[in-house]
Amino acid sequence: YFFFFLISAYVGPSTWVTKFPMAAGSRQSPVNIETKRVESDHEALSSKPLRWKYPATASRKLVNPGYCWRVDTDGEGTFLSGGPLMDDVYKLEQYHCHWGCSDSRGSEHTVDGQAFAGELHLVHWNTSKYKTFAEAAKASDGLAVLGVFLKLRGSRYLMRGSQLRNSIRANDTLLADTTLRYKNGRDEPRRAGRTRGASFLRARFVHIVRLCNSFEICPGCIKKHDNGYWTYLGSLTTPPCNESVTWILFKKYIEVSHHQLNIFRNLRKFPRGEECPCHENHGVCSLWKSSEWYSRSGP
Ligand code: SG4
Ligand code: ZN
Repeated sequence: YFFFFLISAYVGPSTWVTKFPMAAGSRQSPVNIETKRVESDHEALSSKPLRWKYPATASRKLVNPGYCWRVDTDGEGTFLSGGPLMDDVYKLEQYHCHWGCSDSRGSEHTVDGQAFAGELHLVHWNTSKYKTFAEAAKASDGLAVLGVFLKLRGSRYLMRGSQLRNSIRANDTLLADTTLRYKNGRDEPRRAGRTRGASFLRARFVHIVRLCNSFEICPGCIKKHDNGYWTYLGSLTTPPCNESVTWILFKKYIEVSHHQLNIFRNLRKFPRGEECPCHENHGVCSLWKSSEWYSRSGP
């Protein structure tokens, strides 16, 4: 494999195991990447480079399941292949994001013990071997998730609490547009208890797509810079925690601002009337530990 590494297993939220036996497995994600213990495989890198294609038209629907934003695709024209996936062709099923309450955490994977502000996940399934996403999700080589860290703009490597406020740039178009739309548009939820609905989400969709474009989800850029990636065999990071995921984590991150992260945090958590923002949704967050949460909507 390309960059192959051994990592110490991350111990997920403890209550998951009782409800989802797979969470007790031996290849659970996320993990902490110990860069000193990573093994590189340059031969594999040159013989089977990772390749991908994501036409913008494949993104069909923005969904708020109550704990993240997610874009469902029709998979048309998309593929991810090569690298640890060898010759199998994986199609993009959906992409979604994880973030935290504060800028100092939010990523699911960590690098040498340090968290990023967020993590974008592009979820693919193996169309060479399986007929449906559901079938692939049960197989050990069924899924491939490409992860891209979201790093707070202006922070050196990681973010350290309050000093970050100074690093917000004025030409943050994402913030400007959103604020405008929210304040002056019809999308603003004026009545107390009203949920931010589809139009609110649609407004955000533009920004999410822009965010993805800024890292070039129809890539090229990552290949050129050739920063490589880390890969390991792991699982879904949320219940049912299927151990079916080949993880590919780009070393190259996307920069985001404090305000962009706040937009994510302000997504509504519940479907009707309950004013509870989706503050954080990364692997270790209490959201997932609450059994009440499962009964509401499930992961
Ligand atoms: C997020 O909760 C997504 O919304 C889920 O997507 C996803 O589950 C889950 O994360 C786990 O995926 O890349 N973080 S992860 O390991 O992709 C699946 C849906 O629920 C099965 C559709
Ligand atoms: Zn995810």
